[in-house]
Amino acid sequence: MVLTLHHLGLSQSERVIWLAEELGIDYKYVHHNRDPIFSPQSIKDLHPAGTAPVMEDDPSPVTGSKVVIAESGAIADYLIAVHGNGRLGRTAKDGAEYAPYLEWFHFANGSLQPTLFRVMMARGPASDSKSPVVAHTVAKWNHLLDMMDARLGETGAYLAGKELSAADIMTVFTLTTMRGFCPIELDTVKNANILAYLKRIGERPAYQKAMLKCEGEGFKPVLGSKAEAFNIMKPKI
Ligand SMILES: N[C@@H](CCC(=O)N[C@@H](CS)C(=O)NCC(=O)O)C(=O)O
Repeated sequence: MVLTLHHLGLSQSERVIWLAEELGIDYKYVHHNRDPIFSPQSIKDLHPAGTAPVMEDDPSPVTGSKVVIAESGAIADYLIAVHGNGRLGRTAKDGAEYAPYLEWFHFANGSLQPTLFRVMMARGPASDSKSPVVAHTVAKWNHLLDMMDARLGETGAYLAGKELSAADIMTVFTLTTMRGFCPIELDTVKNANILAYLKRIGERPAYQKAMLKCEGEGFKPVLGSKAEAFNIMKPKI
């Protein structure tokens, strides 16, 4: 049985590698380099989406044949259900943590990541810094951070509750590696709970192992308040 997880360097596919490490499941890791910024042909050949992550499970215990999935949320749900015995997910049987788990799991790709992506676009060369749309986008990003900070203040630990869940694994990319594409600072006072959370995440052995596997020895995860643009985002002179 081969479960293969495809990672594109410096991308949200780090989520599924981190999840697999937290779950302690066996998998084959395949690394793809950006070409030069977007997906290489090797990712496009795997799935019509042409984006990372991609998971191949061959044969899947569900179908007995090969299953290929793109979309990190879908891969996370599949890995938890099929290879993780439900660990790091929450169901209605988990009581009070179920609703916040669902909400924060979907918040990651439904609100947080698209908003920071829009901030990145709004700051681009074609943008008009006086546009009300740009101001609204930045205000929205700050509002989402406030919401997260308040939630992390309530739990004192993770998004669903006291223990890590896949809601955190879905969310952390936008607060960390994505800031190498859109270098926004986290405020040490207003975002203090988020910064304490990122420190907690950075201390997890599975996160460290995943980031080492995904980005190699020289890479320092973006866990602090300041963020610098990755070299691939710097214009070549
Ligand atoms: N919603 C998708 C987004 C996937 C996505 O856009 N991945 C980026 C990496 S962060 C990618 O593959 N970009 C390369 C490209 O679009 O060519 C998911 O969560 O998997």
